[in-house]
Amino acid sequence: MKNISNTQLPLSAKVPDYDRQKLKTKIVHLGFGAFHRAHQALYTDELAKKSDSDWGICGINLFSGGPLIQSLREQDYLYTVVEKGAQATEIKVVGSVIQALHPGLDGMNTIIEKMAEPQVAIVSMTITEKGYCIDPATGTLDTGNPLVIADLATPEQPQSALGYIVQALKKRRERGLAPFTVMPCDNIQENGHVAKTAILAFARQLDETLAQWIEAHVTFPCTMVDRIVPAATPETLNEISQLLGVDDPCSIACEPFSQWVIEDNFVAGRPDWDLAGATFVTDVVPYEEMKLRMLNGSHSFLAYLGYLGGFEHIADTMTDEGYRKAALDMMLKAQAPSLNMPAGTNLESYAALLIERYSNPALKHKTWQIAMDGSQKIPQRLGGSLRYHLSQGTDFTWIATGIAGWMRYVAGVDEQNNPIEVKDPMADALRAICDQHGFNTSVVPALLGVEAIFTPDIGQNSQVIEAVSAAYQSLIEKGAKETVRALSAK
Ligand code: NAI
Ligand code: CS2
Repeated sequence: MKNISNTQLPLSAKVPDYDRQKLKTKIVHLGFGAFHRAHQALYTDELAKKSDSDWGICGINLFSGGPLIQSLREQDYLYTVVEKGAQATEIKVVGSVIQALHPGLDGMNTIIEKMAEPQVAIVSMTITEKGYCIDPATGTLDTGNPLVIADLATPEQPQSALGYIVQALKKRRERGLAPFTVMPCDNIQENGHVAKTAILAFARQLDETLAQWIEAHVTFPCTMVDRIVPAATPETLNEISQLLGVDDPCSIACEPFSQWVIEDNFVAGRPDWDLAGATFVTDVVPYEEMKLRMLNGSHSFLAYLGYLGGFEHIADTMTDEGYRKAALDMMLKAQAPSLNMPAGTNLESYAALLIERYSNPALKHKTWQIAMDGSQKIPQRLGGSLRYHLSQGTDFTWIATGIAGWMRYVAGVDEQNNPIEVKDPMADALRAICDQHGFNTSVVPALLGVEAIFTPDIGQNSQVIEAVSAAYQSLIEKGAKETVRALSAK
């Protein structure tokens, strides 16, 4: 069968020009989704091109994504990343992935044993916010999560990422092997600290001495990751196969921009990802907050209000003057003031660059995709800045409008009365609350009262209830487009 590993690709395609045999599986990555393929795997590939790095990756999908793993194996683990700018397109074939596993194909034990292999130095993750099994409002382990309950009952047959990591660390400890670094790369504030807290709480329920060993020996660096990588669609895959001249079901398109800031805290060595453009720092938190609040916060704002306003993609919202201005104001008036950045950081130019990135017409990033899992995302993206404005007595209308947009969206019916496919682990519970209230502002305190999402300092704050209710009322009376236009005139 013709595929990317045995076909002449266009001369413009950048292919791995290093000996892939030199790579060893020193990184196990959980969550071999769209993002990892276009970010960490690409940095690791660049590094192998530029140096004698022997860092190779075993990509694992614990849940969906079995066919992707199967296809990757059939093409010698090579796949394509297509960087699509507003004008130019660049094709890169990635060679840093050298193994791939899935519990449905290989069994759980193979994965645990892979993670327990002596040379594995880093277990990294992009498992989405919900993969951490935390209470989104507080960032602590959700002991009521069905995966956590199941994994604590049968720890030797884990399903959650936490369960796999703890089981693999247990084996390493029993075998006298050194631990690995756990490096989360999800959009969660202080992702390293959150992962550590969740993993230790999980381990403690199983074996206190194992938990103590993990606490003493494993490190959990925080990371700020950034690159817009929309989910692949049949259209994007087809477009890439036209460019390549061969089908690559594992290919992925993304924007040209990429950023990675990593806390330099690795227990068993690390690749020199800085040679490929990453930045190692001692404190990532300010960068994480900047990105989560200014990029992800405005993205969620555009996702809910954009979807309700009839915009399919983020780039479409940028063609509307009101949405463009409101998104910029959201960044600079609502989110930026809450940040405490190192000297020399220019948040105005950061915001301008975000608007430029959002406007890229080549990137088909669906508002529906970003709207997904709002219950897990809202606290990360809007909670911190909301607290800041409450403490300062300053205006937070943009944040209130974003929250109201989410509330209107999770009702599951759009402004034309068409159903919305709301994807969220809490979708049913949220829908039940919306159904009970109808399109009435009484739904606002009811949704703000969901403590898994809003801690009481926010959810029961009368100013928050008042501001979100006003925005919600406007959405019901005037619709999303008019509400955003009025907001942009502020
Ligand atoms: P994706 O949908 O392509 O992949 C999601 C991955 O998470 C899959 O490998 C899936 O098996 C795994 N997963 C889902 N639920 C899980 C669970 N409960 N436990 C363990 N694994 C689970 O999504 P994509 O685009 O790769 O994004 C993943 C995450 O990466 C995002 O949620 C975000 O935190 C982070 N990220 C994504 C960016 C993007 O533009 N796509 C950019 C920056 C960060
Ligand atoms: C988006 C992010 O899907 C979402 O929630 O806001 O995936 C966003 O594209 C990335 O964080 C960009 O780095």
